[in-house]
Amino acid sequence: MSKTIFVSNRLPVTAMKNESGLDYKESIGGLATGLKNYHQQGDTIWAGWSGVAQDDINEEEQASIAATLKDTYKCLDVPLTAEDIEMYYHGFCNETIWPLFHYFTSAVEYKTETWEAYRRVNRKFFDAVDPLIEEGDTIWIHDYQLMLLPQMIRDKHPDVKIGFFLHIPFPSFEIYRQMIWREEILQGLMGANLIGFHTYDYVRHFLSSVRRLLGHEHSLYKMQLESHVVQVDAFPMGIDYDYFAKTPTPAKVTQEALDFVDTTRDVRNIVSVDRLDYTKGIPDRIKAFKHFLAKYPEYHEKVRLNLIIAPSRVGIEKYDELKREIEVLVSEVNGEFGTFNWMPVWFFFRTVSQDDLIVFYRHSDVLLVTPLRDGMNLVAKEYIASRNDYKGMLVMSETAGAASELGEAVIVNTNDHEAIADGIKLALEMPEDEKVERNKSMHRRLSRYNVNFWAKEFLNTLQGSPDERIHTEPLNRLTSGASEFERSYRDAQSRVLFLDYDGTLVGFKPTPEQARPDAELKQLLAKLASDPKNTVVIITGRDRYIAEKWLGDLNVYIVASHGLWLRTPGDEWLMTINIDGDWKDSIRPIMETYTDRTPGSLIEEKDFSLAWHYRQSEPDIAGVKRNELREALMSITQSMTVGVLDGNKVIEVKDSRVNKGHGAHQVLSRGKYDFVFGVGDDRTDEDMFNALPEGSYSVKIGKEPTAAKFRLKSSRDVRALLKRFTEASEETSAKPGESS
Ligand code: GDG
Repeated sequence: MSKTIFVSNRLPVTAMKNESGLDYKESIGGLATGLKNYHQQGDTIWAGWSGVAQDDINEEEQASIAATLKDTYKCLDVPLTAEDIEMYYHGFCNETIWPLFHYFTSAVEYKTETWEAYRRVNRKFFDAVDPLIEEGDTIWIHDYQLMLLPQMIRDKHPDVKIGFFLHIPFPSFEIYRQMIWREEILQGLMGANLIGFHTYDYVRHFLSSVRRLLGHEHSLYKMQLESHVVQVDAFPMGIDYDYFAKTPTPAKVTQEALDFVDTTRDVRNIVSVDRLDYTKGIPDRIKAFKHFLAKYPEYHEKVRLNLIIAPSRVGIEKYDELKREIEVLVSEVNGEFGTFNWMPVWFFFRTVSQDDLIVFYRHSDVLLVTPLRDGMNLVAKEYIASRNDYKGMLVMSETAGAASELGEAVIVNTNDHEAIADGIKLALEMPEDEKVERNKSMHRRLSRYNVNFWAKEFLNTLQGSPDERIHTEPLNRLTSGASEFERSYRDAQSRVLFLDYDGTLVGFKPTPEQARPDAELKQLLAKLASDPKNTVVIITGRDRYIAEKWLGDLNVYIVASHGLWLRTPGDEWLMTINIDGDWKDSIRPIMETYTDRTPGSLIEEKDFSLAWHYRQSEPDIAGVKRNELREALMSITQSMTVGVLDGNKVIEVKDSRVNKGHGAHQVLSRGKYDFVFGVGDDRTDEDMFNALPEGSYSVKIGKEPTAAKFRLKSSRDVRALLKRFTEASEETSAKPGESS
């Protein structure tokens, strides 16, 4: 039976070693809550680090942790050493990815050692998860610590469904491009079938980086890769709404929370709850509150800001400094504005219980969350839900992911202290009926898009994504050695093999020149052509000069310029059709105008065609210009014998009588063949497939619609197939008469 495997850096339970032995504590909130229902009920397992470094425990304890996590919590322990944690988590994750993805570019550190550790630890996660994976499984990987894992899994298990969710922002391309290992990270993520983000902004940023750095275009947020389809979408994470909205005042609250209620009866209460982090904008928030007090003295002794800050990444210099900065700012405000009866800012540096948190939320008039950047910010949602009397108001910065969902809140620019001060006043003074109305619509959204909805929607999308794998059976059948395909090859007395070049015999390269044949390919073609029963034909859109330079020394036919030129082995080129190129004079000036206006684009002139290439141009500009040029060309060519073709980053105007079907026909008409084979990857090869006689074997590379009968995935598969042909040739010539 198929199962679901969740993978995250930390598990929903933390193991601890203390004097009395090993102890376990379940996490609450966020991801742990969101996936709880699935994890408890379904056939699932959750893989992650237990929280105890391997170095701090002996083997027996390690085994005990692994067993308890497995048996009691359905978790798989991924053992990590203290060095792993230092280099991978504190290092690459928190010194490189975290600041970069939150736009703190000057805080980013690039260290090859931590990057290596990141790769190594992602591999450790793979090694731990790998033995669990079975056909039909679904794997859901979480967050920035494991961005290389999707592709590692894809390489070994091409058919499992892999989902990835990023909990932090994905930055704009201008920021992301600064990452040294930017392609590797994107490639790691692209192993997934579904990549989720909190907001559409992050989706756009991600797609833009993928397009610019890896060259993959999307259509309706889907990208077709050689091996699978990658879908990208926004899944805004919700909270456990019922818990926050419906729990009556909890019974287990601490004296501290009761004191909070007691001491704030006579003041308007503003609360803020954060993990200690420089992305949360805490210093600016205190400065803005100071400005509020200076600007609106009528609020002196009538308002109080409660900063609840949960310790995080303790012992790390940057975080310790931040704490000191906060302490200084708090005392400055209190020193300047405080009185014997009133202390404007109360600072709590500790973790509070969830029950206490609800009390703080419910007894606060305003929640002030002003992160400089935040993937989502669940605190904002928890506050709204907790104030089930609809009488609180949220002041939030626009750079929190939650701002795109909670438009009814007071939204401010976190750098603008004036705006925050005015936002606080607006929230404090907002008429009650307006607050109720705004809160009600936020409640409606939060109750529906709760954390269960989020998890369900992601998993349904992942599991429901159609099986878009490529049908590879023809290759498997052939290589198994017993197919009708292979028998036909062996039995044939005279074979013709039409082989497209780019994308078929060689994979796509950044520039056309880089696609020159490698030694392996040349040997393969030479061997194939050495069987006297074989006529090998390279059929290409390339011009005859380059085709001859690269392949002219082989004993093969070459059909160049999509069929215009034909060269029999060692012979002169023959033009297969008389064409006149007068039409080019009216097309060329139009293309030149667009080349001038589109940096990076260029015109290629072939014997029978003019092509406008825009692969090197900025994609957004090129997209617009391509549409304009196409329109112009379509209208001018209506009455000519030329057609306008849309290729891969190219628009080509060509004499419509010249095509690969015409080229294939030139060869077919010269001989009698009892085995006809054609393979190609793009639209121009369709003319060839259509021209092959009944009973031929036509093979399309890729998944687009085709007239071919069979498919293969990639040029690598084509080479494997041709190699199999050469082996079959050898076997049949060695043992005449034997056919299978
Ligand atoms: C990452 C992204 C994204 C905080 N202090 C206490 C406490 N909390 C709880 C809150 C809330 C959670 O911690 C904090 O969640 P956030 O969303 O605000 O932020 P991150 O932890 O940075 O999480 C973030 C999130 O992932 C989810 O995808 O929203 O943008 O950075 O649930 O209630 N809980 C208790 N005591 C505290 O003192 N019990």
